[in-house]
Amino acid sequence: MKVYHSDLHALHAPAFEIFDGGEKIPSFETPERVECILQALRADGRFEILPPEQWSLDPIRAVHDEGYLTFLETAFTDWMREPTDYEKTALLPSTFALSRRAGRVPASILGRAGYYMMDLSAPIVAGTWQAALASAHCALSAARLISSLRSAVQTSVSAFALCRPPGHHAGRAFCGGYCYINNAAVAAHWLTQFGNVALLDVDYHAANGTQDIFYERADVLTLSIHADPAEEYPYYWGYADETGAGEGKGYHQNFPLPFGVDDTTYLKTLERALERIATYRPAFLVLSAGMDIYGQDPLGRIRVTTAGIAEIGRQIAALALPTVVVLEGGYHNAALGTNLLAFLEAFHAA
Ligand code: OKP
Ligand code: ZN
Repeated sequence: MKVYHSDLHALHAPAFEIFDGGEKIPSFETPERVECILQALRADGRFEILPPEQWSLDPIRAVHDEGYLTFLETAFTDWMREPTDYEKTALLPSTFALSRRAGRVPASILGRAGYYMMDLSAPIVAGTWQAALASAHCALSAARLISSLRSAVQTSVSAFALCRPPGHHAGRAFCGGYCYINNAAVAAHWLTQFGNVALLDVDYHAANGTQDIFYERADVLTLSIHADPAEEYPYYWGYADETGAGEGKGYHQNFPLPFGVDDTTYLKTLERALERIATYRPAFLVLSAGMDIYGQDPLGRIRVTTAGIAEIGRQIAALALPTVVVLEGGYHNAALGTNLLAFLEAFHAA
């Protein structure tokens, strides 16, 4: 199986995040996550690790707002130019725009940060833009691979994008939750030139960014299985009655789960999501694969086992669709490689 990975991810390594209660803690989302995964993939021996291809900004502009992308690209430099009496390592605002976003973007860098950030868990550091671009390029390269192989061979194909930073919390014009560019959304939109796409998100957290980007579109069916947002981050998206709007009515589906669900309940829910995908009959599947559904994950509160993760992979692979697997979350570093290998197992032959 081909894996797209860029060393540039390491340029994004914020020293901290602001956690619940305002606590400043070391970020859960670290470069070591990728090192753990690479080690497991290399040890397995069945993975071919490739650098992403070069891409223009166009496929990223297709799903993100122009002003937002300019902000991401220039934010850190602008922040460094700001005279302060303390040392600056990362950009994070202390004010947020809420519903007052319509059109008026402040000139101030802190004002713009509050305009384009949804929370305190997406600090911008010197290498964030470069790392986020490389991450999106991994997803795009995997998408190109499956689209080209699809016409050449009869069986379905899949590729893995080892994306870091992750993407599914990033919306058309906002970052948040460790996410800056929505890698899975970029890949899914790029694939729509060849046919309809289903984007299934199995990360523990609701795919609010993906929901935002495709909410009014019918050519990308989006589905997300996650902890109930009434109790869990990202709180304001991911409810069962949010099913799309306009042209996209009926083309978004959320599957909120209570804390503590086990493999059996998770797999029953997955079955409903897979039935919806099967009726939609997409040409491609993009998978937002977060390993934080694992029972021991420090950020997760549902109880899926490694065997459960393997079964989730098998059920999804049974759709027999050309598939891009995109990495999202997963913070139990010691089990990350094992869980991901268990998940990808079913996609080798597919
Ligand atoms: C990113 B991904 C939790 C505080 C929120 C942000 C979590 C982002 C998760 N109590 N921290 O979906 O794995
Ligand atoms: Zn997550």
